[in-house]
Amino acid sequence: MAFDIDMIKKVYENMTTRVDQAREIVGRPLTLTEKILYNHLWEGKPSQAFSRGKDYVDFAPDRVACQDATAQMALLQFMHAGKTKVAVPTTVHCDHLIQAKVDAVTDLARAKTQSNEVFDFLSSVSDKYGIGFWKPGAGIIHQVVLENYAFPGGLMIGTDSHTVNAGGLGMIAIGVGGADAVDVMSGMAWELKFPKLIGVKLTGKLSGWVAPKDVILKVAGILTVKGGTGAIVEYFGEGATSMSCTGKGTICNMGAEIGATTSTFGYDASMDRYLRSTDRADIADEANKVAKYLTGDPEVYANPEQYFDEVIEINLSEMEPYLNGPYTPDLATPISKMKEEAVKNDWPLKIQYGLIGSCTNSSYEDISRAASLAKQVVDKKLKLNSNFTITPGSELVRYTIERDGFIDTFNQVGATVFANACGPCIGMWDREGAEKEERNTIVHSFNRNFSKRADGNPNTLAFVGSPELVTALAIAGDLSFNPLTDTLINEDGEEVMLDEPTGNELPPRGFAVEDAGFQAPSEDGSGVQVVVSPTSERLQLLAPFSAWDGKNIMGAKLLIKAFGKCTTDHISMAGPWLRFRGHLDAISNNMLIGAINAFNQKANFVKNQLTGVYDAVPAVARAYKAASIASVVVGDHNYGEGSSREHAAMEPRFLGVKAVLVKSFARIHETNLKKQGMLGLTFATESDYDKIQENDTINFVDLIDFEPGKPLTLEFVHEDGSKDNILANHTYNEGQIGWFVAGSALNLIAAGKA
Ligand code: MIC
Ligand code: SF4
Repeated sequence: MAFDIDMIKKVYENMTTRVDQAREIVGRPLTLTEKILYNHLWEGKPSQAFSRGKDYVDFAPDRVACQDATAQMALLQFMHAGKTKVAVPTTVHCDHLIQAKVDAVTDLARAKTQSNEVFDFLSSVSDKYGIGFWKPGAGIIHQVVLENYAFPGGLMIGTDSHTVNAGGLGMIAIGVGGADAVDVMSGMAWELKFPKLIGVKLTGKLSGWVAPKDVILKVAGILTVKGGTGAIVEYFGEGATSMSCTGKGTICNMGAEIGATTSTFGYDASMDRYLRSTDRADIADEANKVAKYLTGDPEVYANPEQYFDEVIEINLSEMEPYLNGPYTPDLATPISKMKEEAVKNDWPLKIQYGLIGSCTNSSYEDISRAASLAKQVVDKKLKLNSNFTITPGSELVRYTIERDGFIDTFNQVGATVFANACGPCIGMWDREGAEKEERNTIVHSFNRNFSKRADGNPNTLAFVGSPELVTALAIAGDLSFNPLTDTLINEDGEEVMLDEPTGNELPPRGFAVEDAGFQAPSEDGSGVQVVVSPTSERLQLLAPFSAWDGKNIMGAKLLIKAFGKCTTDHISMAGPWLRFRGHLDAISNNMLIGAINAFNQKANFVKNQLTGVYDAVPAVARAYKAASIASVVVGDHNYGEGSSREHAAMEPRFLGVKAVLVKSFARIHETNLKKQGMLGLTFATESDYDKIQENDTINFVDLIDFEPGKPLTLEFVHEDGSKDNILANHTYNEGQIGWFVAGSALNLIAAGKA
């Protein structure tokens, strides 16, 4: 039986009339994305057609999910909102704070001791405010959501960029910063610019070595890390319906890596099967009644060019496996070309680690297919030539794969099974020897491969592939190995080939679990005490940011001109810093320490203009703050790519940065900046980036006239006294300017004015 089935029934009840109405208003057949969005308007019934990529629209999401690393800040903010209960079903998942080192049992026990203060805090806040709590060990947020909460046609938001994973079950699921989640949890509307639509038509059928992961790796190669910005990607066609529901989840998951707002698939038999096997036949029955509303209109899929802003067609039958990387998830190389590319680029061929699992790829299908390869190691007298690890996505999957013998198979070949948690995917991997910073290669089935992401070593080259390919490569231990064509030498000196992977979409004997790790909240949480110790190193109650003084900002200093890729991992690193996610002052000491200073190509080494001395970015920011001088950050394209972590916006806000001026932003980060009362601006003329000098002082000469649609003028005064007036665009609407004026969006909620 599903959670919140009444809410789901309500969504379907409204859907038929609202979608019919929307079709009439828009005046043409609708995509699935439009159906879901028009059925979730804050105003209820649709009354106008929205312009894609232009109109800001208020939506009413059905649910919210938060993970431990972002939930701390989200809930600390929610506690200021003055509510007694969350307004929509909400869950918290403990997954990011569990470090992978030894094995599941040891690591989980250690995490519970190390982070008990945070887990207790999250558990008690959840209990108090009516939030479902998934304990450490229960699994990774997106896998748990897919198994329990996602439903076709729903709209949800989550404080994690890979919330989009739920698109695999036909949802519109969107990653947001904590402040957005607080709006919805407080019963307010959630605002999003009506997205553009990218249609991906999948023809043919997957077979052999090719997996759903390869589809998104290929799409990432086509669209690049910013190609999906502002757009929702809708997949359709025979290739889509012939794929498993969890495979669709993988594709949607990595939609975050192309910057897409989210991705989704129309309801089909694979989703019906998945719902039933995860004990939600009630949802499947309801969904089947409104099935045609849960997918795009037939006219749309017959002539996609007329309905989508961009259409990509991929024939699955002609695909080959991909490996993407290093350092960026869009550097896509088909496996047949890997050898050539690796040699050309001098990538170390020896693979040190193969890591499978994570929120992206730990379905029963993934694990069973990977296990079919591991089994061949024994059967064909081979051995693993790399270290090999598995991080299951949930206790449901872990328990089931253990029952079905796969964990034994992995153990037999010497693999390590880590806890059901993020672990190595987010730098929570205590990898032996990483501190030596040796240049080395790893392959994994996760989604991101930015510098330092897995093990903190900037010289680890990480390549992303399907679990099947990662397993084959771990067996070979060689990046240039192509399992489709190459042989391996076994113990008897014979040449053998790996057979194609095989597996089951769903467990033939059904899923099973003893304790899934869920804790329901109290009916009446008013008596629950939430305690935050004033001396805590991990948690700190928030003080409101101060309101704008109504004056032009004058005499601000350039803090850093960041060069090249500047992801949220560069702005607010995860790994060892995850422990400070609930303590704004402490975590601010990681602000921009990974960003490369354009003037000296070094990380965390910027000039303090007051002393002329070079120092760490947070130290220089604190020096300006102490002298009551505002500061400005300048950046390149797709600034803030990656995570939803609002720390990347709150830290600069806390340390006195007033504006971030870049060539372009990643969507979630831009919103996070706005929510925290910062100025997120883009160069009207990109090449003006080159005019910015190390000793610049910045005057915002027309900030007092800040209004929607009107660029701001920033006067950059150089050291020699010369000046450049730089025009900065912005996307603030009236309400968002209100957040800037109030000091943050939360200040408005707290004042009851939102
Ligand atoms: C990630 O994959 O980068 C994370 C860690 O899950 C983040 C969330 C976070 O930083 O806490 C995300 O994707 O939003
Ligand atoms: Fe966790 Fe990695 Fe998934 Fe982010 S991408 S939720 S860190 S497993």
